[in-house]
Amino acid sequence: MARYMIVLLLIFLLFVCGCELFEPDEETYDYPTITKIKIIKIPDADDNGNAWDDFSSPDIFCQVIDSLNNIYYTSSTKQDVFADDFPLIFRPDNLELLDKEREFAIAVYDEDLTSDDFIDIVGPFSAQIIMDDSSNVYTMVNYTWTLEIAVTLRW
Ligand SMILES: [Ca+2]
Repeated sequence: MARYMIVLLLIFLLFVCGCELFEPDEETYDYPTITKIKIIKIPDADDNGNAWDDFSSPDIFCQVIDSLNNIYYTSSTKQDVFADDFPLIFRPDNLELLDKEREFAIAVYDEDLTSDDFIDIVGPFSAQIIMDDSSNVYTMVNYTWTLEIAVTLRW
């Protein structure tokens, strides 16, 4: 039985390590696809100078939206984020941008128990803007340079 468990454990470890080695950014896609969102920095405090959370560090998630506020992606939440935790990396699963001209933006929030705090937004960007660029990474900042996000697109 112990040997059986060890074999199962080895298979599990191989699977986990294999997933780590697998680099999804190297795939090609039928449509421009956001494969990675990297939040490089957020403002230290809200517009009133208050911390995002009273009793802990902010719990951060992001959304990809368009100009009509349609939501295309909501990330998981990174709990209790400290300065050392940046950059935060989110890997959307198959976030294809079927309309290359449509303008998107990325909004960042601090998740709260009652209503989430809106932190800030960057954009607009379109898949075409990134595809016209020489690289597949597009870095955006808000107007006060306190929010910085890099979007990786594959196609
Ligand atoms: Ca808060």
